[in-house]
Amino acid sequence: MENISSEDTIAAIATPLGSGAISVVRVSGPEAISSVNKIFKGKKELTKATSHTIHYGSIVNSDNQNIDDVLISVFKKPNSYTGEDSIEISTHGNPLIAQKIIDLLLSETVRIAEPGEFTKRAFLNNRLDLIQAEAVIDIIGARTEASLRGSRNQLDGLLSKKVRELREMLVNASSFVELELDFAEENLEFIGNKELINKINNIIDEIDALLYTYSFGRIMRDGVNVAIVGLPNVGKSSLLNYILKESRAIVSDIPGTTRDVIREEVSIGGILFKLFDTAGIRSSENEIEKEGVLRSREAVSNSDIILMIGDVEQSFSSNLFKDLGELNKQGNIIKVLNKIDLVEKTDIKSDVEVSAKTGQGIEFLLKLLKEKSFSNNGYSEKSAVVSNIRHYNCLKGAKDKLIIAKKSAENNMSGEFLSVDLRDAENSLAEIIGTVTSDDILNNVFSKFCIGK
Ligand SMILES: Nc1nc2c(ncn2[C@@H]2O[C@H](COP(=O)(O)OP(=O)(O)OP(=O)(O)O)[C@@H](O)[C@H]2O)c(=O)[nH]1
Ligand SMILES: [Mg+2]
Repeated sequence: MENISSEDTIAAIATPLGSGAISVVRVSGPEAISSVNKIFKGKKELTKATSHTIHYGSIVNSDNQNIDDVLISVFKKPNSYTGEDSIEISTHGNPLIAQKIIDLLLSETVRIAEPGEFTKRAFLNNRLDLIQAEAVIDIIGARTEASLRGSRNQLDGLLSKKVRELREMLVNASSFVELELDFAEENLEFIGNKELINKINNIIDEIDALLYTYSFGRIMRDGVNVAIVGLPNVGKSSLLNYILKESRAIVSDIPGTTRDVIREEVSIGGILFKLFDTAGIRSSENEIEKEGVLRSREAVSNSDIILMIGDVEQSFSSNLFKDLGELNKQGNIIKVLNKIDLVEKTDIKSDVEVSAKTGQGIEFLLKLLKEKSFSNNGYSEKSAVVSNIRHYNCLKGAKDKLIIAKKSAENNMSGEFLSVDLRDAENSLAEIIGTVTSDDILNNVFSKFCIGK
């Protein structure tokens, strides 16, 4: 791949824009060291510094005014994050100082970095593959232990390694097909049809196993959407409040209290749950309530799990129950019977009996929630997991092509057909790691980064 990073030198503030102990300005590119050296006063010229050393001094403007005392880390290519000459300037933790330094630098041959450009350069200089670059965004964005561990594994190259293995298997299979094409005149056979089909089947199985991890991987990365729904007044908002341990939603004995969808996040056992408390579903003439009911239905169709709430007085509405099943095809419904504190015992059937008032049964409800989230997978921390929709789509694309190739082999079609589909499959896999990429893919990936990363 062309090394587009060799020309410009880029700079950005790498720390959040608030006051803190330190702020860090990052500079990378061929002029990184010399341009910082021009505004730096210390014991030693930075241009003479060896890689991986730290230098104390001050940043001065053109009038020789001291902007701040700083520590400067020097990294020389190729052993830096970006693979280029890089500098990190640690200043006192005021973003105004960092901004001032950026302004001074920009007057030199330095431009401001685009979002994710440091990591993009790391990718273009082969310091990371595309999966790992995406893992960097995920690490920064991770909000639970589980998603952090998942992205850590990804940055360590667990998924990259797996995809590379698949690609090698594929190259191996298609090399036989190519050989046969090369020697078509001699009519030589390098691999039996059966053996080729076997090889393709093996790869399809491996891809399937990876695709299978997505249901889990997505949950690790993005969390589980849970809609809390039911008739008015059964205690949906009370339940939300109890789980959050705060009085987030208004609770009252007037049916139709909640009109809007209330969204809150909570981490349970290291997994992120996004809870949606909704308006009680009933037919209403009130315009606001009608809109609320519409939004409830929308929350249901976007949810992974539905908490269908009933109470000991109104039970569950069986119509509503059928209706929700229609809206959410996965059918992950947990029937929760609330207000169990009001009765000695009940004949109403449910998956769990709770009281949002006393907390009875909530522990068990949370356990059910966790179990439902992971109902269909055999995940192990040490295996590669697909958590990114882009990776999922590429794998799916590779599989589709392999299925076509397999059919061609089964029907004894000419090797030319096979060869094209196998190559397309290979390209799909290469796209995941970033061996072949278009500018569109790259822009899309790196635009999700923050500035300075
Ligand atoms: N005794 C008892 N009362 C409860 C329980 N949960 C909720 N309530 C009461 O039931 C009433 C309705 O509670 P909400 O949480 O507002 O019910 P909701 O389902 O959100 O109602 P809408 O938003 O109107 O659809 C309030 O008076 C709550 O105090 C419970 O477990 N036990
Ligand atoms: Mg409510």
